[in-house]
Amino acid sequence: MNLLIHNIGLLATPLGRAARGGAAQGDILTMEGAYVLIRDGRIAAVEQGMPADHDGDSLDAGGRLCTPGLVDAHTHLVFGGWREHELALKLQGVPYLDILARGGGILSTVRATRAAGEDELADKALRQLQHMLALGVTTCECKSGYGLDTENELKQLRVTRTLQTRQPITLVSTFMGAHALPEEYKGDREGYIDLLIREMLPQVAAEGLADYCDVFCEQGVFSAEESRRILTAAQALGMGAKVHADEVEAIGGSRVAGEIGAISAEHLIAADDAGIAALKAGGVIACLLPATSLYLGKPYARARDMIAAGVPVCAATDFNPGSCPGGNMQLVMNLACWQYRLLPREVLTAVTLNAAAASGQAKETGTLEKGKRADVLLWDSDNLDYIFYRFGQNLVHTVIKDGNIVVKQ
Ligand code: IZC
Ligand code: ZN
Repeated sequence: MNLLIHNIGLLATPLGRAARGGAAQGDILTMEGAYVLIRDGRIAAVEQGMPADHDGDSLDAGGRLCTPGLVDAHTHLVFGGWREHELALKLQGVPYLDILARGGGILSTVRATRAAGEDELADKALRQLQHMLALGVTTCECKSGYGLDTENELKQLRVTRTLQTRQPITLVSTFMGAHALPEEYKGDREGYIDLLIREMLPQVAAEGLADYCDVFCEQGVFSAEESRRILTAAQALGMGAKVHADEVEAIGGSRVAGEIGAISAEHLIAADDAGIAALKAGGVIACLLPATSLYLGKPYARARDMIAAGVPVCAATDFNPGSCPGGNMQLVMNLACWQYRLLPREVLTAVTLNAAAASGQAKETGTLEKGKRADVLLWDSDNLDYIFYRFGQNLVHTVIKDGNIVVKQ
């Protein structure tokens, strides 16, 4: 199926097939009066004016802004239950890690996820993906980590695989069995790490259920050295590495990410200069999660310093039932401007190309260029600044995924 999107007021896109850092983070192509020609789900041409001939459907963009589809590079999509019962505790000032240490937080979601069947988990996550699609997301990374035993981790990952067949968003799967120490291994950290390395990782790899492995490297969760062991074991099985690093305390997560050449390090709220230098040295993408800072009342990561150091910055939601029970990439875009002080063109790269790169998808999506998947948004705007200036409402008008019009407001 061919589709011509014409009468685009302004087309704005980063360019390339790899993450862009430093000054290049803000280098985007803008083109007035453009069209995008799509053939067989792929972009065939991006030009000004009208093509000489076209055989297929046409979509009049009505002078709107056109960008690549958004990539949400960090979610904990599949889980049972919610955690609204912890809201009062949080409002009374009980810290996130204290709630976890008391057996709540992640462990509360683990109990609910273990109790849920695959269909229930899939139906619930599907609803969330439908919201995200309407908000402009065309690629989404999804982590496991609420099973914390072999059976239930594999269950979560299989749900993600099933979801790929039930809706259009491209899903990237990450195994995160090292999200917390499960209650039954309290006092036996080595036993659980052994289970992760000897049993879970090989099974996940054998079934091809995950492209990445992520570890929550945090005070009271997994140490830097434990994280390194788990992640290098995953790398040996062909998986890429991601690290939840320096979310609350800087205990060495960004250093490990740099040293092992992780594709991305997540959160980085507490990252110090040495941590930022380690990311740069290891070619690691900083995956920043400003909606979590908002929800936990925490500081915001030092995004400007990361860009100044030449580290490519991406921004994602962190959708999860604890620290970010909302999956709105447009809010992330607003926060990246106001709290990180990134410019709209830098944020555009952060939520498209750099996010695609952090998800291993930069050769396939994240820009509007010939040969890439036709993941395209039309916005209710005729310029780029407006979509960062407005907030709290969905400004996406049309979502095109793999060349198909999947949302039209
Ligand atoms: O369920 O609390 N930070 N993992 C690390 C999370 C937040 C998700 C959760
Ligand atoms: Zn997370």
